[in-house]
Amino acid sequence: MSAGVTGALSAAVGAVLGQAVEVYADEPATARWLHGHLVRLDEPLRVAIAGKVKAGKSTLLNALVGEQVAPTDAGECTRVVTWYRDGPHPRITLHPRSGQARPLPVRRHDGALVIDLPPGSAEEVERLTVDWPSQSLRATTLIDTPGMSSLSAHVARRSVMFLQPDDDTPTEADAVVYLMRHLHAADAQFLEAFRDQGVARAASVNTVGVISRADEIGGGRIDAMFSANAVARRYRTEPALHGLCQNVVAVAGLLAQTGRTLRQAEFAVLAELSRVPREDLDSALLIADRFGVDGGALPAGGAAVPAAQRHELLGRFGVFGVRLGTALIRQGVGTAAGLATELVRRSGLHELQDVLQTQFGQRRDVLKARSGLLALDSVLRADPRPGSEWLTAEVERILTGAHEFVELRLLSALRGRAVVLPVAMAREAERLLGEAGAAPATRLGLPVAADRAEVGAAAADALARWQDHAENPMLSRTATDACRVVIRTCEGMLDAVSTG
Ligand SMILES: Nc1nc2c(ncn2[C@@H]2O[C@H](COP(=O)(O)OP(=O)(O)OP(=O)(O)O)[C@@H](O)[C@H]2O)c(=O)[nH]1
Ligand SMILES: [Mg+2]
Repeated sequence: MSAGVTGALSAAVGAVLGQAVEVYADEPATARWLHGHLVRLDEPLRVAIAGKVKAGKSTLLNALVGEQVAPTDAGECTRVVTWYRDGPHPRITLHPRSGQARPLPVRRHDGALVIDLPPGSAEEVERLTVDWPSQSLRATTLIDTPGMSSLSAHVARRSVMFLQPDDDTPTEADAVVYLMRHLHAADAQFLEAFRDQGVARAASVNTVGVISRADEIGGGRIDAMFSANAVARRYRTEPALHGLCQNVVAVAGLLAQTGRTLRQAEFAVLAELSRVPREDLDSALLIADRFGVDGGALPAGGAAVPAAQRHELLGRFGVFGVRLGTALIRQGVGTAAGLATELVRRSGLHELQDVLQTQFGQRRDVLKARSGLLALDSVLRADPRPGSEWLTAEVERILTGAHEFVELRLLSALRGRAVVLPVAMAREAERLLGEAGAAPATRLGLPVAADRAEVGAAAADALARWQDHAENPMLSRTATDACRVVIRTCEGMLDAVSTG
């Protein structure tokens, strides 16, 4: 919706939170917590990166930041929830479960930030915050989470009834990127795993799914990303996933991370390796463990690259990355910068960034307002008191009345098929409700550059069409209600064009 309407939502949520701080003033801990949520409305969006152990979460976070700030490792690595936010100087702060927060030393090794967690302290640490000067973190704070260790196969399916108070608990994150590897798992298992509830409980509207370590699909063959994208496309149209996440993209996080942090020396080593006959290099890489050892399966020509360097290279690029990198150099990519661009382009990172921008960035205020209301709602339920009833009523009024929430709920219900419309109508409704982006032109299926007159004309057309649908006696009551929501959306766009 227009900035004005969304601004009004933020203001309403800010006002009710502010009043709540006063109502709970005699309970300092609760008042502080609520005040924290009030302040949070103006802070960057918090996006958690969640998924099973070793799904590639920290690597993907580094790729998004463009620097190696999150430690990654083949063994279980991220032990505590770690926040990465933009700040003037690098700074690491440990927040214990009880007691004072304290700074940790900022140390770098080989280009990567090292976080020295005191031995044995993981249990006592509530979280770490890493302040890091970074353009990529300016609008979004990224939260790295420890891997969820096991799949709970019998977790009940999440209801699509977005924002039903019984169904949502407040989380620290406003939105979630959920990583899943797609190895030999049957599709059914993959879907089941997506329903898993973990650190950041998923609700379709604030969740984006990532098929991670996409380069490993098909054993790291050179067409791996092609296969991975096909898998992602299949899941995008999978009705069972619609109620669980907004979109699914395939990303080779390692390739993206290395592309964004590529060093000249690495380019030189790859260039050296690209002189090894392709079949020889390929067969050497087939046994990745031997590629990096002395006397390993690398024939003459690659001998100029010592085993230790080959080993390091494999850690930075993976089998697929070494194959792709050398192939690109053979095809004429002649500089480190050129190679870096090409690796990132092929990693799927840009597609993920686009999806994060449309699904989260453009909905920032609505997602923030949602987090604030969920938090307040949990306090009002746990600790009702004289004077809090009207706060409850106000929360209810905003949740049910604000058109942004009505839209998101309907979008969620359409995607989860809790509300069913004829296929073509459902598709248009989802688009108009902002599925592919909240900008009016996007909602109306126009080019982004469409001018005001075009937007106005298309909105008027859509309005007339949906008014007709709403009169259609063949539609069920729920379908007619859905039409009314879409009508309101079209009216909002028309208003914005005439007043904005
Ligand atoms: N081939 C390949 N390897 C990857 C990719 N992403 C991560 N890895 C490797 O997988 C291992 C785990 O990566 P992390 O980023 O530490 O995974 P994580 O999910 O943060 O792991 P935990 O924090 O321990 O749960 C490391 O050895 C990475 O190099 C990828 O896209 N492709
Ligand atoms: Mg990790």
